[in-house]
Amino acid sequence: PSLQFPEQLNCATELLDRAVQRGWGDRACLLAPGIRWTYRELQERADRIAHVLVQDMGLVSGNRVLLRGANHPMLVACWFAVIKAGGIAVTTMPMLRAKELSTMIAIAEVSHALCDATLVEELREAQRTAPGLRELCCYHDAGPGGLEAAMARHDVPFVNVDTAANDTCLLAFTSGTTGVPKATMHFHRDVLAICRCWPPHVLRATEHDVFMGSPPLGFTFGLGGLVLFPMTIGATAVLLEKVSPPHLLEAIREFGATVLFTAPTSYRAMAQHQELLHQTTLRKCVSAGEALPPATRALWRDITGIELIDGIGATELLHIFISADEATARAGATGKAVPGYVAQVVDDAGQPVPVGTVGKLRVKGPTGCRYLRDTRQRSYVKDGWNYTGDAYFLDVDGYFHYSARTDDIIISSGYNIAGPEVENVLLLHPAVAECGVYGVPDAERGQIVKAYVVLRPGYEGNGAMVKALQDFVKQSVAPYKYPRAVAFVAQLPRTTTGKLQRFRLHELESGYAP
Ligand code: 3UK
Repeated sequence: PSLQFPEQLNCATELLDRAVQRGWGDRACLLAPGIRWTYRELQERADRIAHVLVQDMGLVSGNRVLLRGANHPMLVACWFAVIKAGGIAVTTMPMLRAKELSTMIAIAEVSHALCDATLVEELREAQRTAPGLRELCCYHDAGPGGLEAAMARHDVPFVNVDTAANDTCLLAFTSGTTGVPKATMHFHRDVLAICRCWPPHVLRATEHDVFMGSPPLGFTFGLGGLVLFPMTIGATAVLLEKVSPPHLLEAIREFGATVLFTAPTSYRAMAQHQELLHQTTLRKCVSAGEALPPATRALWRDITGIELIDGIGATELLHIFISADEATARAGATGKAVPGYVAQVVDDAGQPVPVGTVGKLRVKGPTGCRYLRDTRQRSYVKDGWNYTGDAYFLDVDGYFHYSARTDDIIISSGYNIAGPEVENVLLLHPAVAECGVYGVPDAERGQIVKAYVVLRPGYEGNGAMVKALQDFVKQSVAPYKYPRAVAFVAQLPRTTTGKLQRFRLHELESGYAP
């Protein structure tokens, strides 16, 4: 891909204004229940909001603007407005509470915020302990102080700030499991670079496609898949506030979605509704956020005839850097480095390991990790390589196979065991709907493998089931990997981005409130 960019560059100009200039103005850009905005309508709204930011809220370039709301066309208009005005968009997840928001406001030095009125309570509370946030305006607010009223007073086009390609335009927080959240900085050119790597080489969608999915726009998986990538090609995206599997399925049919972005757990849940799935117009389905078990790939293929496009991405790298399209997909493998990126599996000394040996994944490409004032930068980036924290191995054909998060490798009686490998086996058992495998402390073995299992309806979690699952694992992989402990649970702790929170699995039975 061509990854050369001029020195001066504003990604909002390239993605939004350029789309209208190219003659896509009247095409459907963003849909939502009851809403249909063309590219021109999105541009007009973004321009009005940019005027509000600059003229009414005193924004100057470099100011950080927190964006808070469920996926909705207005949130996208706000995102573009901030970037047009030379500001830095600080995207957040809607479910965050005041305490988390105030930490983020402090870390990112947020001065302005645009917020969905229905979610403003927590932000106002955060503001009390984070006074750096001076200017707050709400959309979906019919009152005189709301964003809509302010927008109505500005009706001339906005002249975008002439930013440098290497100016930061986005601060995205990692979905950090523990500890202080990390903000990752991304430049205007990074936003355009990801649009030139994975989408044209792996996804290969067309202007006729209708994109849809569950990831929030505060998660870069969602920002790319539901906004940046469809807009690069003049396609349409549907933004949904409710994205639980039944809602998603319903919306896929209602809007005629053709390209879907969601996590493995959501594919498994949707697969329980075979009849509904048979009536969809889906043609491309992307899985990311956590490893795709071979059982899930097969299940989805059997029901829909569609081979899932798996891809590993990271907030630090902005989007997907290892993936495989439908034709080259291989069960159990994530794929190969996306054009533009280089990936390796190395040992602790940074030497590539032999085929089949598990090592650390490291990646290089047009995007990369820049933590905002955080000492953890040193451990993520070394010698220009990004160490994602994932353990991988390569097969003879150069495919990358996910093993586990490096921190999550279970060490039991001296054996290294990757929890996801055991999960992959358990998911092949007809009784298992969801499962998480984790190492729990054990006096004799150091750690033992423990499986937390959600059973499908009609199965009972008793001693016989424990034995059956243990035998099932022993038959498929080296017996030392079998779960010595099995707990049956109603559901697993997951982030709203679909990631299993392994560190919280043990809380399920220690009596902690989940
Ligand atoms: C894990 C995967 C195996 C992996 C993301 C697509 O997930 C995204 O970003 P996060 O910062 O997490 C990054 C970590 O998640 N992971 C993600 N996808 C896969 N593991 N197979 C996969 N397909 O541990 C990685 O280091 O939340 C995903 C696009 C943008 C993203 N930000």
